[in-house]
Amino acid sequence: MRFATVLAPLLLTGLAVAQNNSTNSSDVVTVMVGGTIDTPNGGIFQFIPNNVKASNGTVVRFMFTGMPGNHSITQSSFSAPCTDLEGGFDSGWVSIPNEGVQPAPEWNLTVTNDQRPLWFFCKQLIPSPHCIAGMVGAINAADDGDNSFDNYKQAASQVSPTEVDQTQNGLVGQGASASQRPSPIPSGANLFPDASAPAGSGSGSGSGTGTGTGDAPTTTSPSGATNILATMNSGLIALVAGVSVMFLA
Ligand SMILES: *[C@@H]1O[C@H](CO)[C@@H](O)[C@H](O)[C@H]1NC(C)=O
Ligand SMILES: *[C@@H]1O[C@H](CO)[C@@H](O)[C@H](O)[C@H]1NC(C)=O
Ligand SMILES: *[C@@H]1O[C@H](CO)[C@@H](O)[C@H](O)[C@H]1NC(C)=O
Ligand SMILES: *[C@@H]1O[C@H](CO)[C@@H](O)[C@H](O)[C@H]1NC(C)=O
Ligand SMILES: *[C@@H]1O[C@H](CO)[C@@H](O)[C@H](O)[C@H]1NC(C)=O
Ligand SMILES: *[C@@H]1O[C@H](CO)[C@@H](O)[C@H](O)[C@H]1NC(C)=O
Ligand SMILES: [Cu+2]
Repeated sequence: MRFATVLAPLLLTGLAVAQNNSTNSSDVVTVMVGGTIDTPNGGIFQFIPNNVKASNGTVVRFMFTGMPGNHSITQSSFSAPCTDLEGGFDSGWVSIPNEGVQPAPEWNLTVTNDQRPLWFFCKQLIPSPHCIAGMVGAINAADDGDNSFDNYKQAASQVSPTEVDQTQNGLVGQGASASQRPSPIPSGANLFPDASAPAGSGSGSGSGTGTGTGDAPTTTSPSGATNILATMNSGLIALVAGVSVMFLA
């Protein structure tokens, strides 16, 4: 069972390095980008963990382990949770096929100002806006008060689908920056815009047109997150079986 052999090492690696709150810049905080259909608390559409702390100089290591997946890490603001923050960081999209890839692509974001909260979302609209579905995260959010992570996530769930932003921002954000685009991109995975696009060109149509009908895509592409709904319909049994094998192994 292919799911079992691919998934088990990824999950075990993620758990082994779990370090969600760091006050020591030698630590690495690992965030998994996307889940699988049967991951608790949001399935495919989530960052795990989604609320972390990281001091100046700490690397937040985003790993694109969700499968299928086609996700981004895009900085926003508390008040506009699904809209790119001007001058904010942006990984761009990385697509992962149903069966995953190894090694997982990753994106290292280094915190440069731990005195402000950093809010981010996934800007993918297919099959429905991930941000609204709960694919949001925070670094150094206050534990309570109005600007808590829970309030941010709640606000994201209220955003109109036409407002989820598609602008492509750069590697250097406000309060955190990356030095390169996600890598490696093994065969089967894809980076959008592709690696030849200049980082931080700031282009992008912003014309999101999600239908929200939930119809399975009719594309001829055999893989990738365009098939998330098809996977939900036809691949659920395979996924559940794969995970069962993993836990029995
Ligand atoms: C930070 O972590 C490094 C590596 O684990 C360790 O050597 C160092 O003592 C730690 N610094 C502090 C202030 O705890
Ligand atoms: C870190 O986050 C993961 C995923 O949310 C969670 O399972 C784990 O318990 C967290 N670790 C700590 C030490 O809180
Ligand atoms: C991300 O940072 C970790 C920890 O420093 C490092 O092991 C890894 O190679 C880095 N990944 C990339 C793609 O730079
Ligand atoms: C982290 O860096 C920012 C920007 O330079 C600075 O304002 C802040 O005081 C630093 N944080 C700590 C705990 O020194
Ligand atoms: C880590 O930080 C999160 C977000 O602030 C908080 O909810 C959680 O309790 C912290 N976990 C630990 C082990 O300190
Ligand atoms: C991933 O998403 C990007 C941006 O929406 C899109 O251009 C691309 O076609 C998608 N790729 C796959 C394999 O779904
Ligand atoms: Cu996403």
